[in-house]
Parts: sequence; C-alpha cells; structure tokens
Amino acid sequence: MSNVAGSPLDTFLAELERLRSDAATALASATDDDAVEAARIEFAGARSGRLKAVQKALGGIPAADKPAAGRSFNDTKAAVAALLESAQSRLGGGGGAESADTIDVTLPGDAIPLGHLHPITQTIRQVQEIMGQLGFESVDGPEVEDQWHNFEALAISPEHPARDPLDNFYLATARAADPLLLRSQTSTVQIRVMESREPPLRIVSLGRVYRPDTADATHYPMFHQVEGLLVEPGTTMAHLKSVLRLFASRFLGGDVHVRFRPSFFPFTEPSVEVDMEWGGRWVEMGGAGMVDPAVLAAVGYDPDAVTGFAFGLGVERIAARRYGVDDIRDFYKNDVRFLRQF
Ligand code: FA5
Repeated sequence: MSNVAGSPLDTFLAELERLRSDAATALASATDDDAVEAARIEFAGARSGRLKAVQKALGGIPAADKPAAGRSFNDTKAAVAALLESAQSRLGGGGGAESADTIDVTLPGDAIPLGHLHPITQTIRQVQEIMGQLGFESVDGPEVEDQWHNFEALAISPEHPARDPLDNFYLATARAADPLLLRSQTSTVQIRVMESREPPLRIVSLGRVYRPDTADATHYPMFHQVEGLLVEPGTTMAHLKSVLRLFASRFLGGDVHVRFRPSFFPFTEPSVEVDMEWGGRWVEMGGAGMVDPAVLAAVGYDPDAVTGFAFGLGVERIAARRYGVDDIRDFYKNDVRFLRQF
C-alpha cells in the first residue's frame, strides 16, 4: 500500500537527500587528495556529476513545486561544496584554491645553474696571485697599440720582419702615416711602465695579444701572454731563473726545472727561450732575457745605474700544461662539456 514512487517533488527531494548523505560518507572516509578529487567529480563534476543530473530533473517538477525544489537543490549544492572544502582543509593538501598557498618547506629547492670562470681567466688570476706573492704588482696595458710601444721602443727597427704590416693586424684609422695595431706581445707594457715610473720596478701584466698565426694545437691568432719585468740595481740572469722556477713550481705544483736556451729578442741581451720540465716532459713556455741597455736608455733610465730582466710566457701554453690539455683550440670552442671540467 505504500506510495513508493511518491510525487515528483518527493522523488526529487529523496534523491537530493541521498546525494547529500553519499557525499558526506565519501568525504568522511577520504584519506588523501585523490579520494577528495574523485568525490568532487562524482558529486559536483560540471558535466556528469550527480548534482548536475538532479538539476536536470528540476525540469520535470510541476510549476507549483519548483520554488521549493530549487531551494532544496541549492541547499544540497552548498552542503556538498562545504563538505568538499572541509575535506580538503582536513587533508591540508593540494587541489582547490584554498590550498594553493601551502608550501612544503621540507622539499628540496630548484637548483639554479651557476657558471664559473673560463679556465684561461682562472689561470690569469692564479698567475697574478703567485706573482703578487713574489712582490710583482699587476698592471694593465692597451690592446690597441701604437708602433712606438709595439716595435720601436722594443728596438724592433722599421725594416725588421715583425714590422711588416702584412704580418700584423693594423687598424684603418685616420693615422694613416702611423697606424695603430692590435698588439702582438705584452712587452709593450714594459715600455709603458718604464716610461711612467722610476726604478725599482716589479710588475706583471697579463692580457690578450694578436698574431696572424694559423690555429693549431699550440697556436691561436688571439692568445694571452704574461709579461714580467724587474728593474733594480744588481739584477742578474740568476734572479730571472729563480723567479721563473719559483713561479713554475707554485703554478704547476712540485719541483719544476727551468732550462734556458740561447735565443734572440731585439729588446733583451742576452735573450733566452724558457723551457720547463714537469712530469718528465720539457715544454717551451716563453722568452726572456736581460733588458737591453738600449731599451733602458730609450725610456730615460741610466743603463749604467740599473739592470733588469723581463720574460713573456704564453698563458694558453702554461694552462694546457697544467690541466693536461693537448690542444689549446679547445679553450675557445665554447663547448661547455669541456669547460665544465675546470
Ligand atoms: C715574445 O712574444 C716576447 N715578447 C717574449 C719576451 C718577453 C722575450 C720579455 C723577452 C723578454 P714569443 O714570440 O716567443 O716571444 O712568444 C712568447 C710565448 O707566447 C711563446 O713561447 C708561446 O708560449 C706563446 N705564443 C706565441 N705565439 C703564440 C700563439 N700563436 N698562440 C699561443 N701562444 C703563443
């Protein structure tokens, strides 16, 4: 005898009540964000959620009962939203706008990749530090030079092969009669320092130099040199060798042997090639010698009162020796897999 189906309004209200109770049960037993999300889709899903289905059934409610049905529907919808919200905040987790500002401070942060100094820059700084410990002040000179500092003051006469414009990087400037050029050696800085200061001097200068050399394993058209200059009364070749040996031992580590071979540079007399032996191999590192008295006189010093030594080493060469690099071109390929090793 019971009226199981009841009126459309009764059926509608019964379905709302079931939905509210099912939602309460599902959310009370939800133990993680996934379960809450699954309940949200089942009950409040925009397309096929149960609330949506009940809302569609509103159309079948007689007009007189519609306001009551609508109010109940809205109450149920609000109740389901409240249940979802309290389940989300109980679990303290993600999903929902409320939890977006929850930050887990125990998670590791995102690593920010940091670069590091190029191996040649590292080498330059190490050389400056070691030479600084030996009392040599670090000074800079211009890379664009005039011919006086690059050649003439260094006793490289106009007919000297190194003066041939084809052999050097000249700049097209207004100074057609005396064009500027990219310096081909850091010995220019010796002259600039001696012109502006009085002895005693102990300086070291590191920087880029340019030559029209074909790139190979030991040559590059742009490379770096370290120039050393010491001018003091009583300076001898023995001091030169001691400084180079001390430098090389600190730079390479261990006991490094230094060998001089007779050579020629227009601005030193006598002149030598400097070889260093490390790990059983002799390698040429640069040139050196006693500053020629003619050079001392050209900068206004009295060659009878002071003597000095100078040396110039290739930075890429000493860096390659230290790091075991077989080809100095690798320093300039910008291959980060290579550069990351330093
Ligand atoms: C000179 O440049 C002299 N100014 C050195 C000097 C200074 C002598 C002070 C006396 C007194 P040299 O041309 O040999 O010398 O070059 C010196 C070093 O620079 C070489 O031994 C080598 O280590 C390096 N070097 C020369 N050319 C290149 C190149 N194209 N690429 C890389 N390194 C080079």
